Amino acid sequence: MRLATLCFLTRRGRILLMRKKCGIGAGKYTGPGGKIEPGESPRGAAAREVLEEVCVKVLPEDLELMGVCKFHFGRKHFMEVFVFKGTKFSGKPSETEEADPRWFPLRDIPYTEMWEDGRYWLPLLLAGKRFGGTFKFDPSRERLVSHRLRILPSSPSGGRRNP
Ligand code: 6OG
Repeated sequence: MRLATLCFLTRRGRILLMRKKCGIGAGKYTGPGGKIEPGESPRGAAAREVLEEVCVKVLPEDLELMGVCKFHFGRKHFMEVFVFKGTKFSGKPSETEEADPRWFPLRDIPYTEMWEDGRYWLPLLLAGKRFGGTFKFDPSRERLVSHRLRILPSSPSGGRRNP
């Protein structure tokens, strides 16, 4: 099992996505994110990935945990992803070796160019709803086979406590 993060920054009716240039999912639009390193908190890992992938600075404590997605790829592979959102950050998104960032209007999110699961949970995140989901893909990761998604009660801390 692998632990990873995804982060979605929004400002003035727009969302920051990036076209991934390498690795799994290359060519797709997604939020910045990646594997959590040993000793790192999910929040700390999310902030590090935002800086590394799109050169935007965000403080870990300014990120709000909105959901956890479990991805199954065939029977064997499994990933658990902590999904954050944030509105407070600094710096101009710029291209790196890993990613090409771009702002999209919230009304025009390119779901057909994203992982298939995003169309189910990203609208919840944007509506301020917390969620937990399980998504089963075929082993090639191309086709979503089944999914389960639950809206969770919102926490009094606004998701700012651990992790
Ligand atoms: P690696 O490149 O280290 O992945 N990620 C997925 N995101 C979505 N929405 N759906 C998937 O599967 C994903 N598989 C991976 C999570 C780490 C980064 O890629 C995201 C991490 O940000 C259908 O394997």
